[in-house]
Amino acid sequence: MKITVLTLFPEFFDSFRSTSIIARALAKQEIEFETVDYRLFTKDKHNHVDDTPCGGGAGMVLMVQPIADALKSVRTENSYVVLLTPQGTPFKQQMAHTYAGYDHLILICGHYEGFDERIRSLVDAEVSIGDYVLTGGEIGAMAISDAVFRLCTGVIREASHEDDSFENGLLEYPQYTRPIDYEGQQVPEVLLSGHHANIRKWRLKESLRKTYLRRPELLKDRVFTKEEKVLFDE
Ligand code: 6GU
Repeated sequence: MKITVLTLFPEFFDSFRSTSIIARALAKQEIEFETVDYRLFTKDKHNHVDDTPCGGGAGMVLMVQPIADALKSVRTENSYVVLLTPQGTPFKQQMAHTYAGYDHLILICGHYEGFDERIRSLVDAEVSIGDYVLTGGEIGAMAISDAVFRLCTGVIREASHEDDSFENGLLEYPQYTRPIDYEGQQVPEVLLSGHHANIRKWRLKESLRKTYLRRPELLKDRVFTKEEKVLFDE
């Protein structure tokens, strides 16, 4: 799985590619990550990527040509092209799974006040990472790359995914490690019991409780199993 990010700020991604789990997976060649600076594709001598809006008004607008040419230089028939914008479809865990199945994902980061509308006709999808406005798409591209890469084989242990928040439509259950008593706060006894069935039940119940308290909208359309219904009603 390869991700290419088109950006005016490739250095934004330096710590992403050189740190922790992503750095290790890149070194093992489990995944590939590249950035392409679309300023290198400008045709005017001052390397401008933006211009004043047609019809007037404040701010600058990203030009279509540098992005179109940068895209042409990296796109293949196996590429899926996503434009990062606050107007896009909200990014969800299910989309991370879909993207992790692709050979090549291209993420285009906008910047400045906006971009030429014709850029939209070059892409397969527009995606947002939440209802707030960022100065550019870079943080979104990094968030999506991280969420997608961690689902790729060999990046993290397979079983680590299954209990993730959102994977089963619920928030993750509480986790503990030593010490058993930290300044009077105890690890729940069931987790020390070695009784696997009871531990599984406790975790499911705590997941349901946490989801109900913090994100009740996630439960709105949920089809509860019999066991979940019993635990939820308790
Ligand atoms: Cl992907 N880009 C920008 N500029 N702002 C955002 C966003 C993306 N997602 C939420 N806000």
